[in-house]
Amino acid sequence: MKRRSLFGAAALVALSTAFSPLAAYAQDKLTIALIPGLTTDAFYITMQKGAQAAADALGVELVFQGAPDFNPVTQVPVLDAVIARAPDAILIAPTDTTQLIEPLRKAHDAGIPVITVDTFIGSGVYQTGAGDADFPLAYIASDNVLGGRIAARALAAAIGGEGKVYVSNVNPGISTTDQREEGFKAEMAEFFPGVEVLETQFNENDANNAASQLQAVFARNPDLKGVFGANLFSALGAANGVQQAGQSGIIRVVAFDAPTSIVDNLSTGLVDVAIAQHPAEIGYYGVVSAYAHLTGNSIPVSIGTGFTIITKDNVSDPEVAKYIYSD
Ligand code: T6T
Repeated sequence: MKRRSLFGAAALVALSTAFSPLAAYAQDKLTIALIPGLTTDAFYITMQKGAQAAADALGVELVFQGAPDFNPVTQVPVLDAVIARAPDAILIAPTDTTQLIEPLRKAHDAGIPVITVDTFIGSGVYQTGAGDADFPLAYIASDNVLGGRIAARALAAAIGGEGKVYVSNVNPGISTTDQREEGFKAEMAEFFPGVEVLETQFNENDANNAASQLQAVFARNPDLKGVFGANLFSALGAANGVQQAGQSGIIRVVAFDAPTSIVDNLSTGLVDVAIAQHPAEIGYYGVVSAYAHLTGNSIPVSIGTGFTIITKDNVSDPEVAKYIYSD
């Protein structure tokens, strides 16, 4: 069952020598590695659970290995170490659209199939023969442009279609959060002429930065009406900033992602809407896709997972609450 081309085996020896003294993963089962954006994020913890469910069902070994922060500088050494141990496939949420291309090509050149989950490299359009980053087999994720549009509609509704808002975002160069901002701004420009979108504030995935930035934007714009937190830490920090400024329910907050720390703030009115992704599905279909490929089946080049819009009115419905992330 274990797949390894001769070329892959030779490359593996070279990579093992170059990067890690660790032995290859166990040979008795297929081993699929999942490398998240960072390990301590409820989004990726939930993705791991979905991946583990599929791994258990299929009898494969899942290895979850990642960095403590969302940063290519810390993610690339983890990737190198995983490649050196020769898993049968790699699922990865690349932390930068360009900086992960060459590191991932090493896996591809070593004969290890690569599937990106959540985020993508290059344009995210794979297997077309075009560009330098189309070698991953598949991309499994939310439709992040649509997610940004949903956020814009929700925030525009919360502020009555008028006033100043801004996007609290992570860093430029991350496919998911770039696309959410793009969708948010496009929806506002097309359908909500009364909404003024101020300059985006980049917080480096640090909720404390996002909270300070909220207060600084509010100090400069006392008529600030709302904020879109484009991922978990951006939203959490922005909401904390609103609370610290004594503006709960006045500056409206739409959050991307749905950890308990955000969902708990729906009932108090601090957060209006939490847009839950379905990370468990991303992990589940990631493992299923890798397994299908490794056992000789064709797989879709792109799989889209959905959203669940959580508000104080539906949060106690079990069919909604099941999408709250695991901590
Ligand atoms: O929003 C998710 C993920 O989709 C994004 O790529 C990075 O941030 C999160 O992990 C939430 O913190």
